[in-house]
Amino acid sequence: MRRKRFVFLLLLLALLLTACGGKKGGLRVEGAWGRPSPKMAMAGAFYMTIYNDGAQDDRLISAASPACGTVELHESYMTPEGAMGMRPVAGGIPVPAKGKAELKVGGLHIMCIDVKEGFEVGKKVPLTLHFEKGGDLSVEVEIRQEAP
Ligand SMILES: [Cu+2]
Repeated sequence: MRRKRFVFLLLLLALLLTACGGKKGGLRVEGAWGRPSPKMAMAGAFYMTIYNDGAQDDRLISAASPACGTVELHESYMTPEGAMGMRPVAGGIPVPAKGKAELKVGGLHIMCIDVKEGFEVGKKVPLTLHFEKGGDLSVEVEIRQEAP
């Protein structure tokens, strides 16, 4: 009787773990990278492609990293004077079902403000992405000279 209950609990635990994995399994990140920046730099940008293999639309609403004082979601735009500027994205970055969001140079990016330590080539910066429905997803941002 005792043994049966133990086996039942194990099965229940396995089922719960599978359920959690499935929920977050719809979201994945590829090619997360950022350019090197010296210790004195105030900010650095992170780029990546976020895939949503799930059946429901999701949205990247914020992100956090122990390497950054503040993390913001940004978009690049052309100022009326013809210069490149950037600004926070209102309402987050949509990641459509069975689709993707591309964060790349000159477009959407994740801004690491108040860099805590220098980003030299080869460094892996931990970053946690917060999604509206999918919850948290932890990734490593590789510091490199060129896009992967
Ligand atoms: Cu920016």
